[in-house]
Amino acid sequence: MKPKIIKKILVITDNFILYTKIKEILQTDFADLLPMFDFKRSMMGLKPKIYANGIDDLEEINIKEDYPIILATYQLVISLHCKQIFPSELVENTLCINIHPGYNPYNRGWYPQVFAIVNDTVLGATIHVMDKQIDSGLIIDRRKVKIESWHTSKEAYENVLEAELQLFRKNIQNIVNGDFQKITPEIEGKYHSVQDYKQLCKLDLEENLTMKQAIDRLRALSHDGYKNAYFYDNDGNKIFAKIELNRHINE
Ligand code: 0FX
Repeated sequence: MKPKIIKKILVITDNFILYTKIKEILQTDFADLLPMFDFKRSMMGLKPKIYANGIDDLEEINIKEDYPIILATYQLVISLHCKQIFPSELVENTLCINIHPGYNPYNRGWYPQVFAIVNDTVLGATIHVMDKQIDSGLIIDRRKVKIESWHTSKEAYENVLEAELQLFRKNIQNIVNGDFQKITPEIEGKYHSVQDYKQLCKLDLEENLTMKQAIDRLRALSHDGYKNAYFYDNDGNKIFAKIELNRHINE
């Protein structure tokens, strides 16, 4: 694909927090770039979710059907937690980059912080060039995020959002100028689907785990605003479980 001079940029996002903060970054630090940007949401992003509240004000786009219009209008397309998969016709014919809430190539796919906690793997944020596979492609930049022993999914995730914003601020000008590095991921990495996540939520009361594994499983599935981990009691009631962890601070 020949590099094009970037005049118009489309950001497709289903995450209202990131949308608001990225607009703020553009307004304060890159006012000259702001007129190049259009923001839309995908047709998959409207389910009631805490990080999507407010996103309905954005115009909706069906990427699968409308990609020819996107190709004709934009020289750069940014997926900012866009829930709809980009068709290969789009990623192969214009520069598409993904801002991903995980440290690629580790834990590609669904909810990287959940799998990073459960599997003791690295967490962070990545900006990468998109290819036909999900959360794959050459890495433009990435940043690690530390998971503390008392972090649940929520704290880890919100630190990742912060890292994504820092990466955006650091790289956007170079991306627009077409002046950025592209690193090949060192391994293929593991991809987790929404089904893998749902499977993790189903607690098996007979499963043998160390206490560390049990605490890690529960904190990976504890995210204020959501009910995730569950089991069935002897009467067939579905019981949701979450954990609260507090670090002792000497007064
Ligand atoms: O937008 P997003 O933060 O990210 C997800 C994928 O993880 C990401 O790889 C993909 N590129 C993007 C398009 O979609 O997801 P969210 O807003 O649905 O959820 C944010 C966090 O909230 C999630 O990491 C864990 C937590 N959560 C969310 C849901 C829907 C739960 O704990 N339970 C839930 O049922």
